[in-house]
Amino acid sequence: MHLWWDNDEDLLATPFGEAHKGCPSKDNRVIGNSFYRVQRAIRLAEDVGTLVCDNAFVACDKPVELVGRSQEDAEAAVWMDAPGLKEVVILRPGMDAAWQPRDVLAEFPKLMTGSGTQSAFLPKDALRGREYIFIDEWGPYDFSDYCVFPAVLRGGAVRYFNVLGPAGRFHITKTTGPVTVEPTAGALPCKVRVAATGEGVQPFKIELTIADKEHKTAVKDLAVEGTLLSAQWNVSFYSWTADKDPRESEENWSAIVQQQPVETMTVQSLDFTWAGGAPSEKVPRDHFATVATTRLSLPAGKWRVRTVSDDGVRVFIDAKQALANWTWHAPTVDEALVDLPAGAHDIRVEHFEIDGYAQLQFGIEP
Ligand SMILES: [Ca+2]
Ligand SMILES: [Ca+2]
Repeated sequence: MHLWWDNDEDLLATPFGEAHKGCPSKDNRVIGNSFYRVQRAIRLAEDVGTLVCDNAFVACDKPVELVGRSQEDAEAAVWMDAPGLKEVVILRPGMDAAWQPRDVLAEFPKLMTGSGTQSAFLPKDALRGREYIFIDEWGPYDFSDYCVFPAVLRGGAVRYFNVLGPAGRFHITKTTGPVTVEPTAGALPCKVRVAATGEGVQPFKIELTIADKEHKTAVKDLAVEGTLLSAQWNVSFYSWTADKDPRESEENWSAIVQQQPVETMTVQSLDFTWAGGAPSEKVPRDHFATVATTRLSLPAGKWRVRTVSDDGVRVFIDAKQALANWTWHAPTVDEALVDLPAGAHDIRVEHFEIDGYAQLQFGIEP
């Protein structure tokens, strides 16, 4: 059991950090546990005010380890080997040595039993695994109704949707737009692939019907729509060091992207979820930069540009900035509306990754 706090300046600077006044780890209670064959059973690091009592330690090298302020804090506390209790006890200052842990345990609410009628466990034959967890606007989807998930697809050259329901089969009744759909029929649940057949922005609509397993009659008509984007993207990756932070100046950014790229690739869609990894073996997983360019022919009109980024992103259309979120952030959706004349447009997406998770996706739709 490890309770700790380290002085994480980035966390302290967030609204959460400010609201929790330094986010201390304090005043915890470690009571009534059994530790069996663990090297270090309880470790408190920069954690203060914690009460440790009535725990059993069997074959543990170090029942309680104290680090930093936790050490000073425990010295101010009262330690006792309580014969009536099972092991080491740290009492808080001011507490009576005759105090019994049961007094504290009595403060905890009793577990509710007998309320509710639904088992918390999935039935034996239930679908299991992350691929069957779908969260919609109502919460976790429970497979009691028929639906498509997601019902709107955006962005890349290839996208997927799921046909879901308690049981039954589906088949595609109509496809509008330059896309291929596979499979076009199948048993539920089913994952369906939608791929653009040409270059550019491809609006589409797919209609399908679901037949109930027993009655073989149509029980629901559903539709999936959206816009795929297939283009030839030239992508270059650069590596950078902390003294060239792109947030600090345009000169820093120019210096980064004027270097020789450490990696280049061409892709059909900007659809990168690197997570904690790197774009390739030649690119570091942190402190890298991405520049992706393409030329897209579009009809005249208002277009919605959409990015998902971690960290900084900006988009230029015909050398004019259309969207920017040039900051350190967790995966974030940014959108901008742009008015474009008909014709071919040069699109340039710039991105930098500082540390941790990394992601970059781009879409444009009417
Ligand atoms: Ca990273
Ligand atoms: Ca990051």
